[in-house]
Amino acid sequence: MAAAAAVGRLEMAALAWLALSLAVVTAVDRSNFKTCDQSSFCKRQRNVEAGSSPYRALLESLQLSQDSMKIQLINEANKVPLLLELYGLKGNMTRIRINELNPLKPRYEVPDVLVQDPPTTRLSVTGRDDNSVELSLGEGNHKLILTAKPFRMDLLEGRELVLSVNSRGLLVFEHLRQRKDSFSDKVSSTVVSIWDRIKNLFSREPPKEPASEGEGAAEASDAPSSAEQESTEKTEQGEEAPKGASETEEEPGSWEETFKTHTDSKPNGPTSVGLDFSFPGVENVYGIPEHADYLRLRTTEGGDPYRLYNLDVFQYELYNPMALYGSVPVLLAHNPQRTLGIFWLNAAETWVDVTSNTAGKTLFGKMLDYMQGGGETPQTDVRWMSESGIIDVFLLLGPSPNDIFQQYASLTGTQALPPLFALAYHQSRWNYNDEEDVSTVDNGFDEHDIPYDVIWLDIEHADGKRYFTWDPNKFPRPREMLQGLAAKRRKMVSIVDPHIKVDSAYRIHNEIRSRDFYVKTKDGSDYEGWCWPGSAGYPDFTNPEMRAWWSSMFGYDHYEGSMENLYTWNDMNEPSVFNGPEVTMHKDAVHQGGWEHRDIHNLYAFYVQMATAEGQVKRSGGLERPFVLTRGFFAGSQRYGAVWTGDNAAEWDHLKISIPMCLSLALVGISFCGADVGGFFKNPEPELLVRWYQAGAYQPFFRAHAHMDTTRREPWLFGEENKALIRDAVRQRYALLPFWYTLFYHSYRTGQPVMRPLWVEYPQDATTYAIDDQYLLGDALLVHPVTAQGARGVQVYLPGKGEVWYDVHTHQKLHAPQTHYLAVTMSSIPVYQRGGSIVARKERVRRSSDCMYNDPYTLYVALGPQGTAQGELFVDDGHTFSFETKGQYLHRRFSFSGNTLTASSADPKGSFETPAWIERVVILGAGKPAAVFLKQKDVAESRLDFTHEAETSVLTIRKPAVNIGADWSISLR
Ligand code: MIG
Repeated sequence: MAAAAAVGRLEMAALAWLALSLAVVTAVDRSNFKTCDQSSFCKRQRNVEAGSSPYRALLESLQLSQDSMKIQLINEANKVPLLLELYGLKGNMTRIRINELNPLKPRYEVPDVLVQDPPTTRLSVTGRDDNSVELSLGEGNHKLILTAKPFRMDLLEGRELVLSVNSRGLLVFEHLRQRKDSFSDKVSSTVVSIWDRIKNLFSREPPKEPASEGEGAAEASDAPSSAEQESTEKTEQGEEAPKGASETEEEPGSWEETFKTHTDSKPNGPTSVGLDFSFPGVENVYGIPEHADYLRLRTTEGGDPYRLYNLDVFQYELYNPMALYGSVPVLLAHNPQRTLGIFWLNAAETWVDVTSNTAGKTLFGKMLDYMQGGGETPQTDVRWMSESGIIDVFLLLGPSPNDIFQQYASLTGTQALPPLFALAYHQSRWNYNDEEDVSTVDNGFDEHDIPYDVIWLDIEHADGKRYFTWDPNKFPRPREMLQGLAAKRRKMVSIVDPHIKVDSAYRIHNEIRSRDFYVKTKDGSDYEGWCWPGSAGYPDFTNPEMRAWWSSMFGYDHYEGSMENLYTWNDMNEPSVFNGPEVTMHKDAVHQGGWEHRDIHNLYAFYVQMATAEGQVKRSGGLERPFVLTRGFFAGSQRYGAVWTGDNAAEWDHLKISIPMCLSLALVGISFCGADVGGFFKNPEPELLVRWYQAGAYQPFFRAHAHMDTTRREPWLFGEENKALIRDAVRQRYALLPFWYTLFYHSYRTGQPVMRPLWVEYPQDATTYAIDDQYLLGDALLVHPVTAQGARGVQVYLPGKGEVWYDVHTHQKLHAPQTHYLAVTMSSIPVYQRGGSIVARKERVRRSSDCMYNDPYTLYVALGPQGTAQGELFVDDGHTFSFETKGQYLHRRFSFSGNTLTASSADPKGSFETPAWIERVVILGAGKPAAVFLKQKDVAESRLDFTHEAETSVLTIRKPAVNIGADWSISLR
């Protein structure tokens, strides 16, 4: 009884939540989350139907400067003027910003996501008539035609129309306004109208907010006043139309919105923005993660739009457009000729409608018919709708998929290069209970001869869910535990969530409170929500001072018991608030600078991970690369670490969908992605667990994880046979670590994804466009994991006209393109190496990646149809920034042609000493040579041993024994 009483109120609540979570419910409770219809702005916007835009561009207001074009837009219905700014950006991009010319107060503009002010190109006006202006965008032969009435913009490459903006007339901009229907609002609206009169009397300059920080607001005042004047004069209503006369004003939900038991106070009223884009000739669109859906986006007609609103969705359902934990507002459009991208830089709740093939029916279709001489042309239209902020959109003009990746990376940065261990295998569950449990599991891997690098501690490790602390009974000696792991050259990750227990005996809480770093309620008190620790505050991660403080908490002196081999997991950072609307923070909560949570919502997780990663860097004096896993994310999160797909389930469909989910992320910059191996909820049958390990071994972030109430599932608990299968999958991963690491380096340098949909490498092959049960790693390996129960075979599509592929296990050579039926057994992991590629492996698999650090390499040279092949290898210390700051790395190139394999430097800026050497070269698709010779500079040519298998045409050259950093050549004679 005493024990029961000791279970506090808070724990009881947590238990209740847990009990709920374990109830018969097998899928998401959809009623917890809004449909478009229940999100008033989405409903309002969707009620605006395609047709003639009420907006007109005021051509006489056009201003052209060195690098931008500014023009006013006026909504003919309410006369509220907008300012449109257009920039041609270097690297074949165009940026369009639309804000109110004269907002009552600044509107939110997303900071910190762009890595720089994107460099601009010179714009020029190349044509003009009564109703349009033609601009040249400076690069890539692109022109933009702006039509004044109805307002639209058409982007052409040469004479070909590639993209239109507002062609369906769905530009919506709910201007800030005073509320009309309350006494105080009446007073303030009178003030506004008096102010308007004064303004008209004088210069018609828009009033400036004294505290205005927004760039847009500041620039708005530069806009010509004549256009605004014209707009008011031309109104039929005689008097200038009072702001707020728009039709949306009285609609329910505009000034207050209730969902379930929560009321959103909406002090600013309706503030949403929206715009449509049309892609003529495009049938394939991708991106806008995170959704549990196919890789290729589907049309949203008749259903809900894809939603982007970071949410902790309990037991999410598959194949629907509901929002999940993270959001990247980037969409790719692809056809055989080109790839285009749209980056909609807005962090508020966003919905995206995708409609397709209306050619010949819409105005746009007619125009297209006219321009291209008739005939049905496929077309995809997308429509973006966000609850607040401004319209700030980047049009990425490609034209190749790689151009898109580069363009997007130039805006938001590339994937951080992970420390090598982070690419190895991670063992997690909720929870490893205590130090003894940790050491038993750790030893288990050695006993069963399965490599692993990292063991994870979930929320139970902390003292009462007080992050940065350890449960004194279960983890009394964290440093000893960490040292034990370090001795085996392994690491640990502990969870640090952003909900902070409100507890005056908790130092972290006290410091945040005393520094006034918590998010506030609309009334100015500290916002409190219910989460794992009970009542919790949420640090305001949008505040740079708060982030700096948070970072300092990872210092070894602050995070007691931590060590160099302890890394971090940020969960629940959507943020998750158990008792909040849609299990997240109230939209009218207030952040630094007075911004509403509504404005910044999708950025919260981005900032949490940023501050955490910076903390790890800081604790090492700036030397060590961080590793932070996050559940929530936004555009740019690739700069701070890894993401995973949250609480999936031990079901075959969840295994299957891990591929498109990670591919969608990869397309929008986030390469370091994985799903809980085994499935989080429920207990996987052994077959599913094995198949999941096999698939996970070939996905970027490879971690097994499980819910607290699942039965234990360390790899050795399912019998010898399954253990051996899991061991084999994990060992395949470890052997390929040099390849993974090189791919990540490449991604870090270029922005190219690590895991790629087939169409990225075969953009003209329409067969690839919807494939999401197989994918490429770099351009060298094609992976088609078995994701079906009881599978006896898989149909593998091998792309590339005239190309060849080699089964990496049997070395069988296959000609492409073809759909190849591969019979599978439980040990099959279908993987193919592209003829023409060279892949480095380390085949002496050991306890952890660190133990293999100096091990020798085997090069797999897969000859292409021309008898040639190329490949690269990146090597550095595996954990510091020295590769960046001191040029301490090797970037090697291997190239095979004319029966000679040559090793040279791919980048003379790097140099690095390593004892690692090459122990074997395996050439796939080779004939039998009479002799094989090794040549190194200043060393006499020497003969090498080899074996040749005639049946498979595999030539194995033994012990070249050259250092991996050396230049050499091996010739077959
Ligand atoms: O509300 O920390 O997605 O991986 O084990 C659940 C406990 C909170 C959700 C994460 C999951 C983690 C769990 N967390």
